[in-house]
Amino acid sequence: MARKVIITCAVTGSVHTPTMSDYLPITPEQIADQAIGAAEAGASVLHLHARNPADGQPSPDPDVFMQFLPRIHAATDAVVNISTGGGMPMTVHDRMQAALRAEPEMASLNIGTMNFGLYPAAERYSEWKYDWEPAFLESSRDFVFRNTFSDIETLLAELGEGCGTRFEFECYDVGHLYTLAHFLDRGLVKPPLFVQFVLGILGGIGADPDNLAFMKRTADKLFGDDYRFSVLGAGRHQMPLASMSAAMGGNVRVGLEDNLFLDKGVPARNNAEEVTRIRGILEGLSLEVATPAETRELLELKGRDQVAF
Ligand code: KMH
Ligand code: ZN
Repeated sequence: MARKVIITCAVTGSVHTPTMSDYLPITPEQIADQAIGAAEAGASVLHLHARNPADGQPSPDPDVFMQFLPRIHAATDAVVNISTGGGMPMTVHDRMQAALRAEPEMASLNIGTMNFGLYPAAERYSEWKYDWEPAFLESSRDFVFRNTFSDIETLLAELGEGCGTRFEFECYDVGHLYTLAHFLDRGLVKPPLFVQFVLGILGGIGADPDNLAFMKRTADKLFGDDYRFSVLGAGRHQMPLASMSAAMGGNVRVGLEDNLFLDKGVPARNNAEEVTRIRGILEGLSLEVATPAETRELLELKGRDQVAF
């Protein structure tokens, strides 16, 4: 196959809160609508979290996921990727439940325990849509984003072996690549690995081109031809680092989970706008966007009829 670029769209996440954007999808209907719109705009992978429909708090509840997964499945051919990263203050057990119920083609798998600082964002707002938001952001000051070796082993066994799900390996620092290589050496993860380089989270590697080059160089050394990479740049770094990834031979991740703004001071009104923006950049670079079928072939996924929703 000629080179094709996989666009992942991360639709809502658990980092942003409702006050930060009127366009952040909250309810199952909003998540489904925006996911379908993103797929129509060219995203072949939809990375999904759920939120409490009443107030927008991140939710691990499989019943809430099941309110939007069948609709997305019926309306698009895109690959559904369910987060196992969840959000504060979920336990690792809670974080796995939706993926175990839905048995998706893909799930995220976070490759290291780390700090994950959201609290600086709280200073930017004086009025909040919901009371939980400032306390939630502030709690990240003392929250440990837990992804121990044992947690990773459990996810690989129960979701990978048990359900045939393959993974978006979220690597927030160079050390995480060595942890992933350890699991490759043990035969617990199978090529082709799909590695998401995450740059710009407070607690992980900073969002700059040198660091992305270092991540890629290290991954090349550790994984050779056994991997494909994608890049997630947090906030305003999203489009520049995604563009750099594409120019370096990688794939891209966009979406309101990672960045709420299309331009400085201009909120993205939906996820499709960000997909359309990166698609235009890719086409400007004479790169072709992967279809869902091509993505399934590239990542060796089990197929859209093998899921439980
Ligand atoms: N929120 C991103 C920085 C996950 O869902 O597993 C990383 C993420 C984690 O998407
Ligand atoms: Zn996520």
